[in-house]
Amino acid sequence: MQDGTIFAGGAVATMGQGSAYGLIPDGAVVTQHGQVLWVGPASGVPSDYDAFKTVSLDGRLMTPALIDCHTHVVFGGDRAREFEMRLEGASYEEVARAGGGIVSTVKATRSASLEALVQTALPRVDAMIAEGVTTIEIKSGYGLDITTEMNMLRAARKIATLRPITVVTTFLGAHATPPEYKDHDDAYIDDVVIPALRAAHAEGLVDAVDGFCEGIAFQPHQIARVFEVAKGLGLPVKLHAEQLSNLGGARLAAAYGALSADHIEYLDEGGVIAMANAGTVGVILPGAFYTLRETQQPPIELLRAHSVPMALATDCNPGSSPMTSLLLAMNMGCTLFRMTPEEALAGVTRNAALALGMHDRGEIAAGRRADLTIWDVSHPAELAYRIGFNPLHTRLFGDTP
Ligand code: DI6
Ligand code: FE
Repeated sequence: MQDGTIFAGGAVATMGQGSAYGLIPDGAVVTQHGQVLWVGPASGVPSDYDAFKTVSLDGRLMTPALIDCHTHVVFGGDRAREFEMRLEGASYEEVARAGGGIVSTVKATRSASLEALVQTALPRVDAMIAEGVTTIEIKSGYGLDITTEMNMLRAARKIATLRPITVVTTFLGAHATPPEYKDHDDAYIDDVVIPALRAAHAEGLVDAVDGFCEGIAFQPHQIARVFEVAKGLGLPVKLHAEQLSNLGGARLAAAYGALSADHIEYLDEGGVIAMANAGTVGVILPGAFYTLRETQQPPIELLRAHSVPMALATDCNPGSSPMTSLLLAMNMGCTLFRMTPEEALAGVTRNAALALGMHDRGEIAAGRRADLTIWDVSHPAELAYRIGFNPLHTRLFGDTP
């Protein structure tokens, strides 16, 4: 019983429900063997833990560590030249014809080795770690052939062995139709998406299945075919839905009991209600909204009114959200969409865990993982308030620094 730790001497935002931030002004958190044993007011620490060492928070704030529940951090190349072209006035089509757009990332990803995919993703992952992130989701979707989709997922798994972080993988074969299947979306799904999903699942590479349901990507009936295979394999689903238009993607996702529907700028109340009934989390991605200069805002008030849990994520990808800062995503969620700072913090902790189907993290509570962050702030609203400032003091991954 000697090797446990008592953190005390500051505020603890447990993110448990019931009070704002689950805040305990003078709190204590007891951890041992990577787990939280006890949390409560410092005055009430049970005497069972008298032999544990005490670490002072020195007036700092402890929160659950952050979770980025929607990323595409594994990819080849970059799209900085495309950024220049778009600022010079080029349209998305002109960029695509000049060899840019998603196809250029697919080309660069296909030509990268597994090792190169890992090495180029690591600096992005390290930027997330530097802001207190201990769990990230990583999607495939830039290979669009069986070999490369699997390589992307292998790279994601490899990252978890190289850094103190939990990686959750998502198969996103239905992200776009590759050039060799242009105008043959259904054949692409039959020849590539479904066989790649089965092969990746057989290799233990898939934790969940995603798709892009959009006019420029796949129709609901095509996504449904992929979801049927996921269901047969016992894999949870999620969906890029209602990002640029409303095709009823969120409703489709909810019908499959989806973990989350993501983007959802064009989501209507019927879709919100379907999500509420299915327990589907709404993942808000302000980085893509900002980068694409979108003007349609996600229906935050409807999500709130129907008690749909809201998560926030970076959507880190080379095209529509070249962003690695989850703290910035929190700020954008507040300033662009009027989420509250408490909703923003819940969105990268408790509700991000829900969006990944994880119940062992996201809140500071007895029995949960000791994935914890200590911040040089005095009030939790400061985390969403600042822009481009990282107040992280300590990050604990299963209670190891
Ligand atoms: N939605 C997006 O915004 C990105 N993917 C998606 O499903 C765009 C991906 C890219 O342009 O590389
Ligand atoms: Fe995305």
